[in-house]
Amino acid sequence: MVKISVCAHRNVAVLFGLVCLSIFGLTSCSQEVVTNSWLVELSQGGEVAAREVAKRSGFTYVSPVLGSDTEFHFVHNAVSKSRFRRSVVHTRKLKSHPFVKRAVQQTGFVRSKRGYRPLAGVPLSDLRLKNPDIAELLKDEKDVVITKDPTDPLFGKEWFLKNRGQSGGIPGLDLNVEAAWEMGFTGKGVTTAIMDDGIDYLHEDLKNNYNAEASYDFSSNDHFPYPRYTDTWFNSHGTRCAGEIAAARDNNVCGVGVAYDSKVAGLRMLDQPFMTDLIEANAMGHMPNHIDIYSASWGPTDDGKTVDGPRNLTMRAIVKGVNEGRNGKGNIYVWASGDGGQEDDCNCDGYAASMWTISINSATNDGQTAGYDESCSSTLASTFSNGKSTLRDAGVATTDLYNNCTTTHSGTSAAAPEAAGIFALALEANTNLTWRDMQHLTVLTSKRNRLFDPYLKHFWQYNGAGLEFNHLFGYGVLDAGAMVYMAKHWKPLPERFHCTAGSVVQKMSFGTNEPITLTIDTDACKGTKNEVNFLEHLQAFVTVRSSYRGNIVIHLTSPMNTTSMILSQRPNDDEHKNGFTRWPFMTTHTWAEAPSGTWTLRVENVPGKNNAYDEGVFREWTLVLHGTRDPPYNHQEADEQSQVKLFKVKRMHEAAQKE
Ligand SMILES: *[C@@H]1O[C@H](CO)[C@@H](O)[C@H](O)[C@H]1NC(C)=O
Ligand SMILES: *[C@@H]1O[C@H](CO)[C@@H](O)[C@H](O)[C@H]1NC(C)=O
Ligand SMILES: *[C@@H]1O[C@H](CO)[C@@H](O)[C@H](O)[C@H]1NC(C)=O
Ligand SMILES: *[C@@H]1O[C@H](CO)[C@@H](O)[C@H](O)[C@H]1NC(C)=O
Ligand SMILES: [Ca+2]
Ligand SMILES: [Ca+2]
Repeated sequence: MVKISVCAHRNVAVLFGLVCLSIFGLTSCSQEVVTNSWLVELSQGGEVAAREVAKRSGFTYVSPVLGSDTEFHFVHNAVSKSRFRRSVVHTRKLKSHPFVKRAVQQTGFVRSKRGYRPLAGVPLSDLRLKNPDIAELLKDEKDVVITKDPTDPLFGKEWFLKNRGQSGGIPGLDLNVEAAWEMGFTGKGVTTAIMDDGIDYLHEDLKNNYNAEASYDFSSNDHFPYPRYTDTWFNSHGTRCAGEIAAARDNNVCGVGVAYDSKVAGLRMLDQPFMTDLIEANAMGHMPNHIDIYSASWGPTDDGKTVDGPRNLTMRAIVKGVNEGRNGKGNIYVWASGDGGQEDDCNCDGYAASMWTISINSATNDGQTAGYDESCSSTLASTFSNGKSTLRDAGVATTDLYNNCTTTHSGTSAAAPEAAGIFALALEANTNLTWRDMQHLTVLTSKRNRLFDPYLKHFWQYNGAGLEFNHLFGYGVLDAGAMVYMAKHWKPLPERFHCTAGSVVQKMSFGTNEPITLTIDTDACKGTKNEVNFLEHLQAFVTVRSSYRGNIVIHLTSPMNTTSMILSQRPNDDEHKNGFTRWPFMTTHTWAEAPSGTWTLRVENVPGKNNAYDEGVFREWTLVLHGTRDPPYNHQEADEQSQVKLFKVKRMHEAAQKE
């Protein structure tokens, strides 16, 4: 699937020290960086031989790659961690060993933490006071349990857990976690890995929920993913994310996590000069039977012009995690949709847009999108983060570095861990849930609540299966109470199939305001072993370029007349040579729809800030349907809050089957 190749202008590019990488169809040219890591494949001998080869060639053996018997990670300590020239001598040295089949020096690329505005924490002394509300309530009636609310000092500021209208929010606009806690689900027995810059695992609010055994430091290859000190507390990101999930309850420290009896593991992997495919892959494939959920609040740079995704080994790690992790039920990968704002589109981020990740956007405490929010048709649902920077307490309260607390964690970075916490509650309610079950549960129980687009561009709509969605928020805000109820009563899904519905391969030009419209008629593989009658994900692989890539806009309309904007305008993307090559645009908007019929793709160049007449060239569109042959929800049950939604989609499915 993933293709890395040197682009067409190779000779010119190399002349200027540039190399063009084409990943998953992405093609971008920049000066190539290489690292001191090598991927080494052996023809025989396994780990024993690998250690021997490393030693003889002057390398340090690190680990097998994703548990492989033939592929290994080596580093060379005398080679700089980032440089512009490949170390041909070292590669040659490795290759001279008769067992070595392949030795590839790893390129380095940029992966950025998501986070709106890094702010230092508030000293613990300020926050250690008792929750004033609770203290007030308990004053006279010491022996009576008046409330089931946690007593942690910051709980009152955790409006995303319980929104009483504090900090200018809307009462009731929250994750409804108390309903899940009341049913007895607090995350016991579930581990979430925070793939980030480390975790302050000595923090009083985290240390008892820290899973040391499942933790690892991929940035410095040891078992202690403690954040590296910097004066700006730059490496506070992972600690803040960890607290949102698993900060302890009623211990008089900071606030409380969504799944306060669950465990967090630290996978430190963002703290080295450049990311490599090996580090990403090893982190995403780390102990997949011990780690249930992987939470990522980072990705390709959110600059509105990057088009990038997982490379070969990382792709392999995700596919393996989903198919084999959690003893075959599949790991849950939760992804922050992105902080690139309105000028970026998370469908250009191959991690967020993947079918195998659940990508989460954020809403503010009064139901709007935040200024940094990035939207796309692959977003499945939303949780909460900060919006108005004037209201300090509208941020996310959580643990901070060095035993401190903060009330200002922010960005979609803060949103993804909230979702991970809710998925931990659902997994405690039903450990049998697969990675697909988790996505279905998210679709069925997320709510519109009071979420809206302040710019009035993206409205709530019903898809052909009766499910309400919004381009910004996916299926709405997660509802922990509804989710654990449904998780507890969940019946296994029918098998998933993949149907290639058709392709249009034809060179066609299009200009500004001159769209091209293409159609594919499909019977959704009826009568074959790939028949799909009820959609899950939908992928459109598109090859297209333009004299200004950021002005290409693509809409896809389903046979049930649901339109997904699979690519929005990205005014800063001035790439003009390569465009998209078989890029897998994904939409979740057509979930549960019947896919047979006519699909329509509309490709256009919209007027851009370059004010020029853009010329586009379309080459290919391939439509791939993923879903079930049999109806998925006939035997499912929902709580009162989600019953109507479930009833509606079941009825639609019955009608579809009668046709
Ligand atoms: C990635 O995988 C593809 C397909 O398996 C292969 O052709 C390509 O050479 C690989 N790239 C690297 C850098 O290993
Ligand atoms: C909390 O942070 C402050 C800096 O803002 C630091 O001086 C202090 O030592 C930290 N608190 C603890 C308990 O480590
Ligand atoms: C999980 O699956 C096992 C084996 O199929 C079954 O015995 C158990 O009841 C299931 N648990 C739940 C919560 O559905
Ligand atoms: C499809 O939906 C659009 C609005 O999105 C509407 O204008 C149009 O009439 C619909 N077409 C059909 C055939 O229902
Ligand atoms: Ca606490
Ligand atoms: Ca982005």
